[in-house]
Amino acid sequence: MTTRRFPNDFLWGTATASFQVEGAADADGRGPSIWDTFCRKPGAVRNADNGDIACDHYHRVDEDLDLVKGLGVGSYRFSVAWPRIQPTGKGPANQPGLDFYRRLVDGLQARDVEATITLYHWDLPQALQDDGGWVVRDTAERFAEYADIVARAIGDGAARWITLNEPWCSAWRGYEVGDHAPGITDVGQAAAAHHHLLLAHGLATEVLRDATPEVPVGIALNLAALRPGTDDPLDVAATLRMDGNRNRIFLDPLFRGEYPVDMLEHYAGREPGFSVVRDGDLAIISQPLDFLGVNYYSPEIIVDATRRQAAREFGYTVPTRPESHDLAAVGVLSPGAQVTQMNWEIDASGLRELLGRTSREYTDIPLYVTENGAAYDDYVGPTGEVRDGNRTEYLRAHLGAVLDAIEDGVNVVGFFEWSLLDNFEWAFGYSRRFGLVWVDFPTGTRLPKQSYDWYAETIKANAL
Ligand code: IFM
Repeated sequence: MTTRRFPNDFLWGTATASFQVEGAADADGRGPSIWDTFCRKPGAVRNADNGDIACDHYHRVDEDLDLVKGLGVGSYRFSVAWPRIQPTGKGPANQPGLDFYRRLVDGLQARDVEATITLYHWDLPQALQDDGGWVVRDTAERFAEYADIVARAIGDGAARWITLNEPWCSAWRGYEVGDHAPGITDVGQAAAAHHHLLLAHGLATEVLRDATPEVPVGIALNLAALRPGTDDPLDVAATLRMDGNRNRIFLDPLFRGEYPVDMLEHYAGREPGFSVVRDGDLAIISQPLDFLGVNYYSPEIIVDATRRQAAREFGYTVPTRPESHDLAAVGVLSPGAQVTQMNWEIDASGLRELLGRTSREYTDIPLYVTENGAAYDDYVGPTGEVRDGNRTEYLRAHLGAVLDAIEDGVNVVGFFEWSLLDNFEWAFGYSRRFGLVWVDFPTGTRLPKQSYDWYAETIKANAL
């Protein structure tokens, strides 16, 4: 096999998010977040799991930073928990919360690892949700204040800022599908939340540039590599609707300063919906970014909702997972698809496709793969090891797709593996393991899996 090298300055990383790993839910003045509330809603999260302890990263941060260092990555991507900084989402900073992140960025600096800091990875302070959450404009303005506090407190330790992680999940899963916090099922609210999240991104970008002018700013989107299940016009049209909601409804405002007309038409009359857009908002949202983060796990194969049976006849598996009913589009699995523990189809070509399309149609700014990885049903074997060759193969294929994209001329400059640790996988609780490091949840003990060693060797070689 020939060796394929990455560019010399390619940035290697690994990632986590506050609610998924920190635990210490009541420590040092942290306020409740919408996910603390959602976890307590009967039936919302598998096994009624919650984030009270999670990986106890809050208390084990030095041990975890040693694991980061052991990988040889250039950067660690983590998120700041807004409710640790402002327990009710507004007002003065909670100093012990800032102290934790100071310790984190100093710990990274001491280990010569850059901090890639996400400001929002879904843990909205519950008090802001009580006032309307992302459906109201005020939340976007509060977010800018919070960004300013964080930037002034730890900005000297930041190598890059990511304003929001996967705002699609916050808006559409949180307010339309309802399988994520705050668990609302209302399309009009989802559309308004969508706009206010993008506005929050824009307002925070201004604030971050002012507080830390030298630190690059970007956003991480879970764009979708979509394919129609068949060439039936209904499936093609359903895929176009999904493309509107998953891709163009973000990329058009961010890079062209406008919402796609088909999506504005689709959501017209859903209140409050896009009627919340005010003059000047799109200029704030579309100010130039320094980089774009793309999170990718799986391609999505789409059929029209009326064609479930037809899809079965074509050999597709039609999962029974929550869908956007409003778009009348259903994600299916290809005949014989290989899947991860999430039941997500494995096909790395979607990553190459997505990076290529983003760069061809929207922007030539640097792209980072800000998340990619796989959940598998790992276990500690009789030799005391976690042999996760499936994860290694998944990563190898997707890193190959990154190299393909680079060879295609796409400006991909880094890759953050998701995730450093097994952690709280949202509505799946602790039942899905994405980590390079096994976490024994009852004791908190960490055990690097074989994929950890493989990733470290790949980084060291800077090659596949
Ligand atoms: O664990 C999540 C992460 O929080 C956001 N992106 C997808 C991951 C896997 O589902």
